[in-house]
Amino acid sequence: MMDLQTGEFLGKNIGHFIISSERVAHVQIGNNLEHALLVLTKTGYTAIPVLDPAYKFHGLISSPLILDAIMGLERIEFEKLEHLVVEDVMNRNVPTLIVKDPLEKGLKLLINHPFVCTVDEEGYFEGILTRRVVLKQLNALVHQLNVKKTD
Ligand code: 2BA
Repeated sequence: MMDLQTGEFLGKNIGHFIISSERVAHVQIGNNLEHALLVLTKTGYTAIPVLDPAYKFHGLISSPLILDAIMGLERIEFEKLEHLVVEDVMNRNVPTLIVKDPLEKGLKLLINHPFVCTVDEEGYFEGILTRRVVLKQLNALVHQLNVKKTD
């Protein structure tokens, strides 16, 4: 059984907890905003990773960023969706993790980010660490602690 106090849980590699790349919805830097909005809407996610054709990680695209990019002074300029590409509006300023990082580092980042992308040493996308997965594991640990206390 893992222990919170010994640091066994927080010291575990991020790699144990990530959702692997093949199960993560993403768009490519050259896709137009219409395609990105379609993927975001169909998957139901607010934000997803942006990759290049070689699977290198470049940033995140989200519905608010897309809406902001097509917001005109008097109306929403939907025709821009077809002409602007993801690369023009994505957020490049996001933290990343590598699979060997300890969970403790991921936990700190998840305070301000709903998920964090994981890359290898060369920047190739490996997967994502989400709040849901980490909270689920923490919840199981807290439950075990409570059971031990009442034994
Ligand atoms: P959001 O899309 O804002 O989703 C917030 C939370 O809502 C998710 O938390 C999850 O609990 C739930 N949720 C939203 N859409 C869902 C769906 N289609 N199926 C199941 N649950 C859904 P987390 O699971 O902790 O995810 C945090 C963020 O990570 C998500 O924020 C999303 O931006 C991203 N994400 C999670 N899984 C992803 C995946 N497979 N592909 C791409 N992005 C993913």
